[in-house]
Amino acid sequence: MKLIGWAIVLAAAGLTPAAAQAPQAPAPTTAAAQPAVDHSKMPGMAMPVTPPTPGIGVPDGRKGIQFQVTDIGREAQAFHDNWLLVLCAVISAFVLSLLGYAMWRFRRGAHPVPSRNTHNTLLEVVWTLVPVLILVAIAIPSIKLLRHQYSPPKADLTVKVIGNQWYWTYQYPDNGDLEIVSNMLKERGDVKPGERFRTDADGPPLLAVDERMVIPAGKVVKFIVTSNDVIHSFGVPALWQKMDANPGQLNETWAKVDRPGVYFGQCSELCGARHGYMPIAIEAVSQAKFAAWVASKGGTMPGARPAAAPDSTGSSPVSEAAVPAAAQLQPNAGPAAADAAAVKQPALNQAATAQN
Ligand SMILES: [Cu+2]
Repeated sequence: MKLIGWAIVLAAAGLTPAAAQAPQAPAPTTAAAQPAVDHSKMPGMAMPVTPPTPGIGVPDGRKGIQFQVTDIGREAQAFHDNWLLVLCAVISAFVLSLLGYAMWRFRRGAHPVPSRNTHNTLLEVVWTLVPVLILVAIAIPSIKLLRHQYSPPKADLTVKVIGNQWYWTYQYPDNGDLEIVSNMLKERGDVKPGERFRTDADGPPLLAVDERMVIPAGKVVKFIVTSNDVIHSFGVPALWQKMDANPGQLNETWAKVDRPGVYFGQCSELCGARHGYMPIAIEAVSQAKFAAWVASKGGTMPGARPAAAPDSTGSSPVSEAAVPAAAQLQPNAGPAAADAAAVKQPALNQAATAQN
């Protein structure tokens, strides 16, 4: 009982181990902190890098849930902040005051002969019913949130997310089976001359990657999550996403990001020695920019080819954007480096598996 009392006191004071955790990563520094780097001159770079917005999509030391960029995320955040936290605080304060009252009221000095009561029917009914009602009050919005989360609308785009020891592969089956390999960017001092290194535009240390997953903002994106080796977990806090990547199993999740931006996450399942070095970076862009990015990587937009034919009439904004973008960006030879990486990485991966 004493132990429970202390646990409640600590919880009320916000001193539980979970609450006392240090911030995950330092606040992102401004772009001025490092000398400007021309990304277009770096190997494998076809497009300029969009820097993350401070405080959005990146951990910045603040407590609480990251700024949410999906409807589901905002619903979950409101449930957590406006309901669960309030309920926890009220229950903690109530139990703490009850404890204080009992310690004062029934102290030996004021109450030398202890009470011999063992039953009180009314009290027993109340302390059984009240917790049941509290659980029901939590379960109703919780199940509603789960229903929203697991009722995906029709997907506009599918991305297959594959965890590998220790990097991510993203496949775009709707875009000509485009595949990109995403590795963490090393710091300037850790790379050989001529190799690409992390800059502030790429994102914070340990989160910035060489190839971001690019998705269109405002569209429903279905993520099919799996793994090539061990269990990983695809976790992106700003998108309210965390889905296990299990070998031999396809898990499905989805997100509709409503604002363009860069959102970082990490593998959230202990997956081996370099588990801490396989970050996730998702860049949500306009539909036109997405089409341009797909073209720059050698992929195709659904319907882009018919639109390019001279006799076609009606075409969607997607295909209109994709065709000129393809014409502009393909000579950059950006995809070549990405393709080389895509070929090389699985071989490295096999070597790593063999060693283990
Ligand atoms: Cu992992």
